Amino acid sequence: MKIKQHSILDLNNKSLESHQERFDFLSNSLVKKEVNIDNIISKVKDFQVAIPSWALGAGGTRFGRFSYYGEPSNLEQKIQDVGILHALTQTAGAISLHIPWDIPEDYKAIKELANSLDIKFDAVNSNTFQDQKNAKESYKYGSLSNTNEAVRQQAIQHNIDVINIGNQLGSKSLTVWLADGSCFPGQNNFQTALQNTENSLKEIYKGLPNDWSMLIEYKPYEPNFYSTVIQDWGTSFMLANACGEKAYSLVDLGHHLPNSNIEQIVSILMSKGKLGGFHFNDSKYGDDDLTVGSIKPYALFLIFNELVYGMQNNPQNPDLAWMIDASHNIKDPLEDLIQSLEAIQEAYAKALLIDQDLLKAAQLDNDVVKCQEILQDAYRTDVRPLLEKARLENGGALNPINAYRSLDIRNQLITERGKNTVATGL
Ligand SMILES: [Mn+2]
Repeated sequence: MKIKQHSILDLNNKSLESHQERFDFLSNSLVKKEVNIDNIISKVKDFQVAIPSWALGAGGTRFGRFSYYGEPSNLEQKIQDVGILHALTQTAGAISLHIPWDIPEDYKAIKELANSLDIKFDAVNSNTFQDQKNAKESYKYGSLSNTNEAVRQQAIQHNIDVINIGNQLGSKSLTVWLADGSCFPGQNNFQTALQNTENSLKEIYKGLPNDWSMLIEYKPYEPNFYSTVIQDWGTSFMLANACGEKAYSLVDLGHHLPNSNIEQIVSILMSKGKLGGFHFNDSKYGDDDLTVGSIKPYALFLIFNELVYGMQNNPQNPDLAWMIDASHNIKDPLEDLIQSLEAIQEAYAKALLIDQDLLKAAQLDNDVVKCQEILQDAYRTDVRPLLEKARLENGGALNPINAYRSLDIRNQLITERGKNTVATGL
């Protein structure tokens, strides 16, 4: 299943006039504020977010999973789905694989398929949070932190295998997220668990190719409910520093306790050159994995303000690996991802509207009211015509959700794949 370029163009032509009206209205007001519109459009066009292979099928909770019809059931189909997203939005130019769910059978064919859809292979993700078929050791009591050396060795080797698989596809980073922790007080010795984890990560780090990075993700709770070994950004930062210059922290929006000031975490990590990866989602209560921007769009904007500031002022920080890490329990996964991509671009474009010089001057004057006015003026601007323009110039759809529905893509996928397909890993 591949979208034909002319069908997108035909749809675009129907709404070109109204787009142009809205674009002219916005650009007139922005020009008066001396905003460099072309610069913003060009940055939005360049911003590419990886889609994780596991987000293309319906997710679920521990209570149940409700299948979505026509789900991709192998790696080729997952890449095709990302190709659909990218063709429509022009901002999903990468896929993030999860091993062992996505081990290619034919590397050459997989690379050719991705290449034909303009999709790159972003960070590869290891999995030591569940036992694999025929595995010798069990991760029931932890992986890299386990008290049993044989278990730690198995988990280390798995991560090195993941690096080797990613290397053959052109990935440049490994994301490590551990479920390690404890459910009950006294179950774990905190210091031993952390030390074991550090030692294990250092072993994996030794297996990193020179041009690779290791991204260490943190999460406060779940699946363990008393303690988690890598529970917060401080622990992740400490471990990244202990491993070396190719190791970085990864911030996942859902992996924070309620009301954490994520924008400040982003800012501090970038100032230290240690923010390597970023996972987008949204939440109301915890790690809810909801559509980006669906619950707290202003917080997302404030986070992007710090990301933009860091990208402009922290050359010590590397280019980030951006990824959506959400779960689609009741929506069509592709529609949900389109909404997330739009929300990400919107927050980014709004953050780019902030006049950083003006904000700095207001901060130096301690003009608190003006600081807020500057931020909120940018936030309240409807930047959607700019996003449309960026998509249009890249050959994407003016309105990706409308295009997805007009082209009847889900039904075509169901016809091709059948109704009751299940994505690997879900
Ligand atoms: Mn994540």
